[in-house]
Amino acid sequence: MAYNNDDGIRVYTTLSSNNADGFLRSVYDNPGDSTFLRYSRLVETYMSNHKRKPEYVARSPGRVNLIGEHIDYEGYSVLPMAIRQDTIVAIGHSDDDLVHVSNVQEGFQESSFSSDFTQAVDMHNHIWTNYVQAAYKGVFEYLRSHEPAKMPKKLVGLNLVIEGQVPQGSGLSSSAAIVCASALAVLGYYGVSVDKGRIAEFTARCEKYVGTESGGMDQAISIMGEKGLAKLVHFKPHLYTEDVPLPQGVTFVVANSLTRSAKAEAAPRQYNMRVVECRLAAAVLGLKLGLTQEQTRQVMTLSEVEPRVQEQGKQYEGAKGSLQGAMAAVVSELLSKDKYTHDDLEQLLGEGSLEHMFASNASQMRSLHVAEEDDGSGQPLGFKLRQRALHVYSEKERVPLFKQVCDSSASAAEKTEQLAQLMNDSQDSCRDLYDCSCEELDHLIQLCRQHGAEASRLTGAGWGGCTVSLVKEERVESFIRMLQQEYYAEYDKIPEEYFLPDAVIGRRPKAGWENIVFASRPSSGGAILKLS
Ligand code: NG1
Ligand code: MG
Repeated sequence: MAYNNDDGIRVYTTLSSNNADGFLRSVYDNPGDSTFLRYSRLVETYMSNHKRKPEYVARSPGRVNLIGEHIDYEGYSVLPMAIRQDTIVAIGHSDDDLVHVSNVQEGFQESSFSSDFTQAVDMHNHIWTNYVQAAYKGVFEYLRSHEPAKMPKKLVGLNLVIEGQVPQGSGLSSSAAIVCASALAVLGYYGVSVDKGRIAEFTARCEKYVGTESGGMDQAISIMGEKGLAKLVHFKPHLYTEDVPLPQGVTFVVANSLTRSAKAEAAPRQYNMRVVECRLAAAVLGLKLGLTQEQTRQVMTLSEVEPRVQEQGKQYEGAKGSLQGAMAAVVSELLSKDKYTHDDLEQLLGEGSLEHMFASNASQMRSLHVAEEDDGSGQPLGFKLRQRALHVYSEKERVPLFKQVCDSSASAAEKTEQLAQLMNDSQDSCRDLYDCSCEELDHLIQLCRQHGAEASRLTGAGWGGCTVSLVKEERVESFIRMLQQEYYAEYDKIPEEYFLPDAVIGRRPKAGWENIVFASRPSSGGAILKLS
């Protein structure tokens, strides 16, 4: 062992293929020949590109979020699990002072960036290696400001060769997998051990260098995931997780809608826009609940004004039954259901306030301006504040309830029913209040619910990507077969390029079914392997 720190990431030393075997076994459920082959191919590609062996290999998985959608960036806890699909990265030194990044798979152009980590990532040029550069930058920005004693004396040029199996643009967090695996590779190379929670925190900040205003869920679970357990991830006061044992007899089935959600490109209208809308909703709520205009400019998230909303809600508690109902009543009273325009908000929050609030954040500033564009009917796109706040405040309640159900002594059947209700409610809220579903997802979810799933919802950012369904174990096989026939063979919106003809079910995906619709067990998080 190079080092083995319980809180940090374990580094395995392998002197023979036996040790590599141990590593693969500790990480993968069934490391068959194809797992070995995959690692060998990575090392071979590295050797053929760089004429020497890599020094370390790091891996980090994608994830499926079970509940708690679009609330991590508002400061609320979420409940994901790591999946088996991951990204693996081989690393070693290069002969110049650049960081060279290439990919085993076709269609990923190789590229280089300076080993000077203070260089900015060019976020207007969306190339895949930006994620690697963001991770690289993140490692050293973190060390410099938080653990300067661990900062390497000198940064050298590096070679990285990457292979990823997390389907892209599908809400399974291929981006977190590549960012986390790259960060681990760099940490491994420099022999720096950092607490897992801190790695999860700084890798979450990395995606901001690429231009997405992400919360910290994906990186947290990619780093901290554990075989057999979902995790309740908390972000306050600092990042930590609690284990969530899933009920017996049910499985989560992931199904890709095969609609790409082009996250980075669409972010100004979709993801980042929601981050902006939530902040504006928080500001307006704060204003109406006693903050000065000046103070509202400092408010970042809905969680910050929650105490005021709750206080105000006390008057409704009797009438509305629950705290959650009372909060919803306050939000509906204080925020209009109609869109707010830029001008509406400046009237409320003060002239120039919007530009001022988002001045330090170029990505959010873009969304601010997108809101002034035409929505297609001659009106500005605007901001929906009531709907976004209603989603966030209701979704954040479902997360601890989900864990409570899993921890309870109820029967498996009761647990399943209660979890199903929470998941379906989450979907309805994502679709109706947060506007982050889409036609294809709605159709797929309807099919899943009709054909044997106890519940089905989108997972990840939405606007395409995957669904996650709660399915009784004995039904999993027929459920998957049903989707192959009903959705993938019939659904005419899916581009032909995904499929080959199949005599039995009509169409068969080019890439194989196993990454398009699969039953998933919670898998282990990031790890580093030292090569001898
Ligand atoms: P996906 O769709 O997996 O990229 C995104 C965010 C999460 C979270 C979810 C919505 C990134 C890297 N991740 O996930 O932090 O906000 O959307 O719950 O942007
Ligand atoms: Mg992502």
